[in-house]
Amino acid sequence: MPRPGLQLAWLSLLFLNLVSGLAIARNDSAAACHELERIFQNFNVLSSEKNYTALSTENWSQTAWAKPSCIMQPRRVSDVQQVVRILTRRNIPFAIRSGGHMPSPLAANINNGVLIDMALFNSVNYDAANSEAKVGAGQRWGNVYDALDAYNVTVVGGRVLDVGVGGLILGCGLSYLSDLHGLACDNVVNFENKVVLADGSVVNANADSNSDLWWALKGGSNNFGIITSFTLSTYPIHDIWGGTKFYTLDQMPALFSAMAQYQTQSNKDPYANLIMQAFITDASIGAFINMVYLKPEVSPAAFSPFYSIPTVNDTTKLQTLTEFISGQIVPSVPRFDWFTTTLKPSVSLYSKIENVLNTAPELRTLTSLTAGAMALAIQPISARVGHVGHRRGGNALGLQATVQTWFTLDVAHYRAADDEAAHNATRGVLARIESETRRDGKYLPYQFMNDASFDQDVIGHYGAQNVRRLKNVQERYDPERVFQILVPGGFKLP
Ligand SMILES: Cc1cc2nc3c(=O)[nH]c(=O)nc-3n(C[C@H](O)[C@H](O)[C@H](O)COP(=O)(O)OP(=O)(O)OC[C@H]3O[C@@H](n4cnc5c(N)ncnc54)[C@H](O)[C@@H]3O)c2cc1C
Ligand SMILES: *[C@@H]1O[C@H](CO)[C@@H](O)[C@H](O)[C@H]1NC(C)=O
Ligand SMILES: *[C@@H]1O[C@H](CO)[C@@H](O)[C@H](O)[C@H]1NC(C)=O
Ligand SMILES: *[C@@H]1O[C@H](CO)[C@@H](O)[C@H](O)[C@H]1NC(C)=O
Ligand SMILES: *[C@@H]1O[C@H](CO)[C@@H](O)[C@H](O)[C@H]1NC(C)=O
Ligand SMILES: *[C@@H]1O[C@H](CO)[C@@H](O)[C@H](O)[C@H]1NC(C)=O
Ligand SMILES: CC(=O)N[C@H]1CO[C@H](CO)[C@@H](O)[C@@H]1O
Repeated sequence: MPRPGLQLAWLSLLFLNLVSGLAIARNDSAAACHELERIFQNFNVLSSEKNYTALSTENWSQTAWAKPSCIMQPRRVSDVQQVVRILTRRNIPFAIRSGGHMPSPLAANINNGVLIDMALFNSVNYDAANSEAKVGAGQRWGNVYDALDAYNVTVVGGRVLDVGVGGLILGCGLSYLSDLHGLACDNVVNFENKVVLADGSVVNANADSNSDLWWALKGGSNNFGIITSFTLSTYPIHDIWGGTKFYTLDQMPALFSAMAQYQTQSNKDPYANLIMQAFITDASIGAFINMVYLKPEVSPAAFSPFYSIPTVNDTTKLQTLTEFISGQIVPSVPRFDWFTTTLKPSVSLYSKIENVLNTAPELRTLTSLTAGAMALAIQPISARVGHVGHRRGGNALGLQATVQTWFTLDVAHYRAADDEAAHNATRGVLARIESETRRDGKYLPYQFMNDASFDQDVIGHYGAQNVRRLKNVQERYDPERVFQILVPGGFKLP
């Protein structure tokens, strides 16, 4: 991806540092960085080397770039313990990053503070006897799948290979396997011996040991500690049928109607999974559905509502799951913002949403931005996802076990100067959709963290009871609220 805005962004960040009142904090964190450099002589503490530039501007969306005082790349759990103790003692703000794919500004990056980059926690170890894999938090899903493919097994993980393991699981993670086996977080057997708490101690979090923390981490993101690795359930996988079907935008009414039928069929087949994306402001891309059946069966009945809609291209075929995921299309626009809402699907609601997307005045604002474009994503979730989560020990999401759509609006654009306009306009379109949804009695309060914009109150939407329970867990494991106060980025407890 080209990074033309880089130098300009750096200059303006330096300028901001000089004029803001944060000079004192920068001075303190510089001192903490010197201490880290002294202690971790043999490890990576980057404040001036050339890799610093690459890492501070990693990664996916330029909206997530920042200028930390230094970047610490721990190699061992004891490094993480030590760095957390130093930062807590000195009261230095810090950020935690695994794969750097969350587009929210400063969710996994920081100005005037220390960035802890987990990239070197990249192990993948398969334990055939227990059908489990231990995966480092800083690993990326593509490498995880490659390693497990050798054994014909897989895990419930990301739908794009380059996304990080840590952030995706801690936001609960939606996978092509989720209708069958639940969310990524529901498949964490153990946050094993590797949750580094604010006082630098390490604990186990699983069904038997610190089970309240195990529950809280399933949706609790960076609010409780730093997770260095996850033990995940594995599942046999062989050939699958899948690919992408491409459509022109004038098929949207037919696609929405087929989608509602697909989602509400009785006993929806859990081996069938899909995501539909539609570039409603860009007819040259149109709409497409990534469709997968987790068995080697061509054109299974579960997708029959779609088969009569004419495609402009169709790449579905028998292949491995990893090959299918490698074919995902990821647009290369430098800046992203996206919003989430949850609804119960129906033909009539989808048609009202389609109408909003054809008429909302905010769309004119978006298309007037440099390279401004909006896409919607329909992510079908079956009732089974809630049931499986419950059966596997529960999570913090407050999800209803009912057929639902995790609906996303993604906006992409080119210039930092357009961030606010893009954000406001997209928020406006979302508000229109939510008001149609409420009017139809189809609104569900859940917000999916991994698709949320920075100012959506994700954890607040888990429900009052779950928020209380999360605060009790915080009281027990982080009474000084270090991860709430010193880790300001990302989705926090309300
Ligand atoms: C192209 C693309 C495709 C995507 N596809 C999917 C998908 O299929 N399914 C899905 O569910 N989501 C998907 N997402 C969303 C993605 O899951 C989130 O952006 C997620 O946060 C990325 O994980 P990461 O490790 O790369 O995140 P980061 O940006 O590194 O971190 C995200 C948040 O988690 C916290 N965090 C990260 N690691 C740790 C840790 N070890 N300990 C404590 N806190 C930590 C960070 O502090 C930060 O607040 C996708 C995103 C992109 C850009
Ligand atoms: C803070 O900055 C001043 C001058 O910029 C420097 O002399 C001092 O050593 C710094 N303090 C620390 C703790 O780094
Ligand atoms: C810098 O990056 C290169 C390539 O990614 C790597 O080989 C090298 O070890 C890194 N150096 C440091 C100090 O991290
Ligand atoms: C994986 O599956 C393929 C095809 O189904 C088979 O040829 C191969 O032997 C299997 N590998 C292992 C390690 O089981
Ligand atoms: C259709 O998909 C095939 C397979 O990926 C690709 O080779 C071809 O170029 C595509 N055709 C069009 C018109 O996009
Ligand atoms: C965005 O919305 C905020 C709050 O509603 C408003 O103060 C601001 O002026 C808006 N900015 C733009 C660029 O539209
Ligand atoms: C889009 C982008 O810049 N992706 C990069 C994120 O970082 C990883 C690891 O450094 C690269 O491999 C990606 O190309």
